[in-house]
Amino acid sequence: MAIKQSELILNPDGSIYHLNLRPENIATDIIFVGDQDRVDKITQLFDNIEFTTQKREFKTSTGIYKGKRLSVISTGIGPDNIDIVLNELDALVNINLETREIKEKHTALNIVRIGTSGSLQKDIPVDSFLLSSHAIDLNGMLHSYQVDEISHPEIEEAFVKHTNWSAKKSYPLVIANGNDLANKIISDTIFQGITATAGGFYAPQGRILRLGLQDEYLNSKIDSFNFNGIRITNLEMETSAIYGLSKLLGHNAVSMNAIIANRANGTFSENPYKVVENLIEYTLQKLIE
Ligand code: R1P
Repeated sequence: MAIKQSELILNPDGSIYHLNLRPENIATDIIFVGDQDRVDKITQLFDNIEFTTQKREFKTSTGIYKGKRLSVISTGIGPDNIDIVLNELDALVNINLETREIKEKHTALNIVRIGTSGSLQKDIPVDSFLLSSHAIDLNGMLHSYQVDEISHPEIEEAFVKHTNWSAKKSYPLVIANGNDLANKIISDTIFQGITATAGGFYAPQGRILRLGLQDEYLNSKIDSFNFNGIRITNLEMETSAIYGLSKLLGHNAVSMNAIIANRANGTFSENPYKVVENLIEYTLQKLIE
Protein backbone atom coordinates (compact mmCIF):
# COMPACT_ATOMS: atom_id res chain seq x y z
CA MET A 1 0.00 0.00 0.00
CA ALA A 2 1.25 3.46 -0.91
CA ILE A 3 2.35 5.59 2.04
CA LYS A 4 0.37 8.84 2.11
CA GLN A 5 1.89 12.22 1.16
CA SER A 6 1.36 13.52 4.69
CA GLU A 7 3.40 10.64 6.18
CA LEU A 8 6.24 10.35 3.68
CA ILE A 9 6.85 13.97 2.76
CA LEU A 10 8.86 14.77 -0.37
CA ASN A 11 10.11 18.13 -1.66
CA PRO A 12 9.10 19.28 -5.17
CA ASP A 13 12.37 17.88 -6.58
CA GLY A 14 11.56 14.44 -5.16
CA SER A 15 14.05 14.67 -2.28
CA ILE A 16 13.09 13.61 1.24
CA TYR A 17 11.62 16.39 3.39
CA HIS A 18 14.22 17.37 6.02
CA LEU A 19 17.42 15.86 4.67
CA ASN A 20 16.90 17.17 1.11
CA LEU A 21 18.32 13.95 -0.29
CA ARG A 22 17.42 11.64 -3.15
CA PRO A 23 18.34 7.93 -3.04
CA GLU A 24 21.35 8.34 -5.38
CA ASN A 25 22.88 11.04 -3.14
CA ILE A 26 23.89 8.71 -0.31
CA ALA A 27 26.35 5.87 0.19
CA THR A 28 25.40 2.79 2.22
CA ASP A 29 28.30 3.60 4.62
CA ILE A 30 27.42 6.74 6.54
CA ILE A 31 29.12 8.80 9.24
CA PHE A 32 26.94 10.83 11.61
CA VAL A 33 28.31 13.91 13.33
CA GLY A 34 26.41 16.35 15.52
CA ASP A 35 28.02 19.59 14.41
CA GLN A 36 27.49 20.64 10.78
CA ASP A 37 31.02 22.14 10.70
CA ARG A 38 32.40 18.68 11.42
CA VAL A 39 31.15 17.43 8.03
CA ASP A 40 33.86 19.40 6.18
CA LYS A 41 36.48 18.37 8.74
CA ILE A 42 35.87 14.82 7.55
CA THR A 43 35.32 15.37 3.83
CA GLN A 44 38.45 17.54 3.50
CA LEU A 45 40.28 14.24 3.89
CA PHE A 46 38.33 12.67 0.97
CA ASP A 47 39.79 11.99 -2.50
CA ASN A 48 36.75 13.74 -3.99
CA ILE A 49 33.26 14.95 -3.08
CA GLU A 50 30.43 14.14 -5.51
CA PHE A 51 27.50 15.78 -3.71
CA THR A 52 26.75 18.26 -0.93
CA THR A 53 23.49 19.69 0.36
CA GLN A 54 22.21 21.31 3.53
CA LYS A 55 18.79 22.04 5.00
CA ARG A 56 18.56 23.34 8.58
CA GLU A 57 21.18 21.49 10.66
CA PHE A 58 21.26 18.52 8.29
CA LYS A 59 24.31 18.86 6.05
CA THR A 60 25.28 15.90 3.85
CA SER A 61 28.38 15.32 1.74
CA THR A 62 29.05 12.15 -0.23
CA GLY A 63 32.42 11.26 -1.71
CA ILE A 64 35.28 8.81 -1.86
CA TYR A 65 37.78 8.23 0.95
CA LYS A 66 40.71 6.05 -0.16
CA GLY A 67 38.50 4.22 -2.63
CA LYS A 68 35.46 3.82 -0.34
CA ARG A 69 32.21 5.72 -0.98
CA LEU A 70 31.03 7.40 2.21
CA SER A 71 28.37 9.91 3.17
CA VAL A 72 28.83 12.25 6.13
CA ILE A 73 25.67 13.73 7.67
CA SER A 74 25.29 16.22 10.50
CA THR A 75 22.37 15.34 12.75
CA GLY A 76 22.39 18.38 15.02
CA ILE A 77 21.80 17.71 18.70
CA GLY A 78 19.49 15.20 20.32
CA PRO A 79 17.31 12.11 19.88
CA ASP A 80 14.49 14.03 18.17
CA ASN A 81 16.84 14.82 15.27
CA ILE A 82 17.98 11.21 15.10
CA ASP A 83 14.32 10.20 14.69
CA ILE A 84 14.20 12.35 11.55
CA VAL A 85 17.60 11.38 10.17
CA LEU A 86 17.24 7.62 10.59
CA ASN A 87 13.67 7.39 9.31
CA GLU A 88 14.46 9.53 6.28
CA LEU A 89 17.69 7.65 5.44
CA ASP A 90 15.83 4.37 5.78
CA ALA A 91 13.09 5.66 3.47
CA LEU A 92 15.74 6.55 0.87
CA VAL A 93 16.94 2.95 0.67
CA ASN A 94 13.92 0.87 1.69
CA ILE A 95 10.92 2.72 0.26
CA ASN A 96 10.36 3.36 -3.44
CA LEU A 97 9.79 7.12 -3.37
CA GLU A 98 7.88 7.05 -6.67
CA THR A 99 5.35 4.33 -5.84
CA ARG A 100 5.60 5.11 -2.07
CA GLU A 101 5.72 1.40 -1.38
CA ILE A 102 8.13 -0.53 0.84
CA LYS A 103 10.72 -2.31 -1.29
CA GLU A 104 10.78 -6.10 -1.17
CA LYS A 105 14.57 -6.21 -0.91
CA HIS A 106 15.87 -4.65 2.30
CA THR A 107 19.06 -2.56 2.24
CA ALA A 108 21.07 -2.29 5.46
CA LEU A 109 23.04 0.89 6.06
CA ASN A 110 26.29 0.96 8.05
CA ILE A 111 26.23 3.97 10.34
CA VAL A 112 29.05 5.26 12.53
CA ARG A 113 28.46 8.18 14.88
CA ILE A 114 31.58 10.25 15.58
CA GLY A 115 30.54 12.39 18.51
CA THR A 116 31.69 14.04 21.68
CA SER A 117 30.75 12.88 25.15
CA GLY A 118 31.37 13.26 28.88
CA SER A 119 32.87 10.35 30.83
CA LEU A 120 31.17 9.37 34.10
CA GLN A 121 34.08 7.26 35.34
CA LYS A 122 37.33 8.58 36.81
CA ASP A 123 39.38 5.93 34.99
CA ILE A 124 38.04 6.96 31.53
CA PRO A 125 39.99 10.20 31.09
CA VAL A 126 39.45 13.19 28.82
CA ASP A 127 40.99 12.73 25.35
CA SER A 128 40.21 8.99 25.27
CA PHE A 129 37.89 7.19 22.82
CA LEU A 130 34.90 5.07 23.77
CA LEU A 131 32.73 2.69 21.74
CA SER A 132 29.20 2.27 23.10
CA SER A 133 28.66 -1.46 23.60
CA HIS A 134 25.14 -0.66 24.85
CA ALA A 135 22.98 2.39 25.18
CA ILE A 136 20.55 3.30 27.94
CA ASP A 137 17.82 5.59 26.72
CA LEU A 138 16.84 8.17 29.35
CA ASN A 139 14.92 10.50 27.05
CA GLY A 140 11.90 8.48 25.94
CA MET A 141 11.85 9.13 22.18
CA LEU A 142 11.99 5.40 21.39
CA HIS A 143 8.90 4.63 23.47
CA SER A 144 6.74 5.90 20.61
CA TYR A 145 7.85 2.76 18.70
CA GLN A 146 7.27 -0.93 19.50
CA VAL A 147 10.46 -1.52 21.47
CA ASP A 148 9.83 -4.81 23.29
CA GLU A 149 12.11 -6.78 20.97
CA ILE A 150 15.11 -4.50 21.62
CA SER A 151 14.57 -3.98 25.35
CA HIS A 152 16.55 -5.63 28.20
CA PRO A 153 14.07 -5.71 31.11
CA GLU A 154 16.49 -7.26 33.62
CA ILE A 155 19.07 -4.48 33.25
CA GLU A 156 16.35 -1.81 33.05
CA GLU A 157 14.69 -3.01 36.26
CA ALA A 158 18.07 -3.15 38.05
CA PHE A 159 18.80 0.42 36.90
CA VAL A 160 15.39 1.71 38.00
CA LYS A 161 15.87 0.11 41.42
CA HIS A 162 19.47 1.26 41.85
CA THR A 163 18.70 4.90 40.95
CA ASN A 164 15.20 5.02 42.45
CA TRP A 165 14.22 6.34 38.98
CA SER A 166 11.20 8.66 39.13
CA ALA A 167 8.04 7.12 37.65
CA LYS A 168 7.22 10.59 36.27
CA LYS A 169 10.15 10.31 33.84
CA SER A 170 10.25 8.05 30.78
CA TYR A 171 11.15 4.44 31.53
CA PRO A 172 14.84 3.64 30.80
CA LEU A 173 15.42 1.35 27.84
CA VAL A 174 18.65 -0.63 27.39
CA ILE A 175 19.80 -1.60 23.89
CA ALA A 176 22.74 -3.97 23.31
CA ASN A 177 24.75 -3.42 20.16
CA GLY A 178 27.09 -6.18 19.01
CA ASN A 179 27.65 -6.28 15.21
CA ASP A 180 30.40 -6.78 12.61
CA LEU A 181 30.82 -3.05 12.16
CA ALA A 182 31.63 -2.63 15.88
CA ASN A 183 34.07 -5.56 15.68
CA LYS A 184 35.80 -3.88 12.74
CA ILE A 185 36.22 -0.56 14.56
CA ILE A 186 37.09 -1.66 18.10
CA SER A 187 40.71 -2.03 19.24
CA ASP A 188 42.61 -2.38 22.53
CA THR A 189 42.96 1.37 22.98
CA ILE A 190 39.20 1.99 22.97
CA PHE A 191 37.08 1.98 26.14
CA GLN A 192 33.68 0.30 25.99
CA GLY A 193 30.56 0.49 28.10
CA ILE A 194 26.94 1.57 28.36
CA THR A 195 26.35 5.06 27.00
CA ALA A 196 23.51 6.97 28.65
CA THR A 197 21.54 9.14 26.23
CA ALA A 198 19.84 12.14 27.78
CA GLY A 199 17.17 14.33 26.21
CA GLY A 200 18.88 17.58 27.22
CA PHE A 201 22.27 19.01 28.14
CA TYR A 202 21.75 20.62 31.55
CA ALA A 203 19.42 19.04 34.15
CA PRO A 204 18.90 15.90 32.03
CA GLN A 205 22.67 15.34 32.41
CA GLY A 206 22.82 16.53 36.03
CA ARG A 207 24.21 20.04 35.32
CA ILE A 208 23.12 22.89 37.56
CA LEU A 209 23.33 26.52 36.50
CA ARG A 210 20.32 28.29 38.04
CA LEU A 211 17.74 25.48 38.20
CA GLY A 212 17.69 22.68 40.74
CA LEU A 213 17.66 19.01 39.76
CA GLN A 214 14.79 16.56 40.22
CA ASP A 215 17.41 14.18 41.71
CA GLU A 216 20.72 15.76 42.68
CA TYR A 217 22.31 12.35 43.33
CA LEU A 218 21.36 10.82 39.97
CA ASN A 219 24.78 11.12 38.28
CA SER A 220 26.57 9.44 41.18
CA LYS A 221 23.94 6.67 41.19
CA ILE A 222 24.44 6.24 37.43
CA ASP A 223 28.25 6.06 38.00
CA SER A 224 27.93 3.31 40.57
CA PHE A 225 25.45 1.18 38.58
CA ASN A 226 26.96 -2.16 37.65
CA PHE A 227 25.14 -5.06 35.97
CA ASN A 228 27.27 -8.22 35.84
CA GLY A 229 30.38 -6.12 35.35
CA ILE A 230 28.92 -3.75 32.73
CA ARG A 231 28.83 -0.13 33.85
CA ILE A 232 27.51 3.15 32.48
CA THR A 233 30.55 4.96 31.14
CA ASN A 234 29.40 8.21 29.53
CA LEU A 235 26.57 10.63 28.83
CA GLU A 236 25.58 12.20 25.52
CA MET A 237 22.44 12.85 23.48
CA GLU A 238 22.12 10.56 20.42
CA THR A 239 23.43 7.01 20.87
CA SER A 240 20.33 5.23 22.23
CA ALA A 241 18.19 6.72 19.46
CA ILE A 242 20.72 5.62 16.81
CA TYR A 243 21.03 2.12 18.27
CA GLY A 244 17.31 1.66 18.88
CA LEU A 245 16.10 2.85 15.48
CA SER A 246 18.93 1.06 13.64
CA LYS A 247 17.97 -2.22 15.29
CA LEU A 248 14.29 -1.73 14.59
CA LEU A 249 14.90 -0.75 10.95
CA GLY A 250 17.61 -3.37 10.27
CA HIS A 251 20.72 -1.18 9.98
CA ASN A 252 24.16 -1.62 11.56
CA ALA A 253 25.31 1.17 13.84
CA VAL A 254 28.28 2.05 16.03
CA SER A 255 28.64 5.06 18.29
CA MET A 256 32.19 6.34 18.75
CA ASN A 257 32.69 8.93 21.47
CA ALA A 258 35.56 11.38 21.86
CA ILE A 259 35.66 11.94 25.62
CA ILE A 260 36.07 15.69 26.03
CA ALA A 261 34.81 16.06 29.63
CA ASN A 262 35.14 13.96 32.75
CA ARG A 263 32.09 14.54 34.92
CA ALA A 264 33.49 12.41 37.77
CA ASN A 265 36.52 14.64 38.37
CA GLY A 266 35.29 17.86 36.74
CA THR A 267 37.98 18.07 34.03
CA PHE A 268 37.57 19.25 30.41
CA SER A 269 39.91 18.54 27.50
CA GLU A 270 42.49 21.26 26.79
CA ASN A 271 42.07 20.65 23.06
CA PRO A 272 38.67 19.09 22.32
CA TYR A 273 38.99 19.77 18.56
CA LYS A 274 42.17 17.72 18.41
CA VAL A 275 40.50 14.76 20.17
CA VAL A 276 37.68 14.82 17.65
CA GLU A 277 40.18 15.08 14.77
CA ASN A 278 42.06 12.07 16.14
CA LEU A 279 38.83 10.08 16.43
CA ILE A 280 37.90 11.00 12.84
CA GLU A 281 41.29 9.76 11.59
CA TYR A 282 41.07 6.59 13.68
CA THR A 283 37.55 5.77 12.48
CA LEU A 284 38.18 6.49 8.79
CA GLN A 285 41.24 4.25 8.87
CA LYS A 286 39.25 1.42 10.47
CA LEU A 287 36.46 1.80 7.90
CA ILE A 288 38.81 1.19 4.97
CA GLU A 289 40.83 -1.68 6.53
C1 R1P B 1 26.10 18.57 23.17
O1 R1P B 1 27.07 19.55 23.27
C2 R1P B 1 26.27 17.73 21.93
O2 R1P B 1 27.58 17.14 21.91
C3 R1P B 1 27.50 15.73 21.93
C4 R1P B 1 26.10 15.45 22.48
O3 R1P B 1 25.66 14.16 22.19
C5 R1P B 1 25.29 16.57 21.90
O4 R1P B 1 24.90 16.31 20.57
O5 R1P B 1 27.69 15.09 20.69
P1 R1P B 1 28.14 15.77 19.29
O6 R1P B 1 29.49 16.38 19.54
O7 R1P B 1 28.24 14.65 18.34
O8 R1P B 1 27.10 16.76 18.89
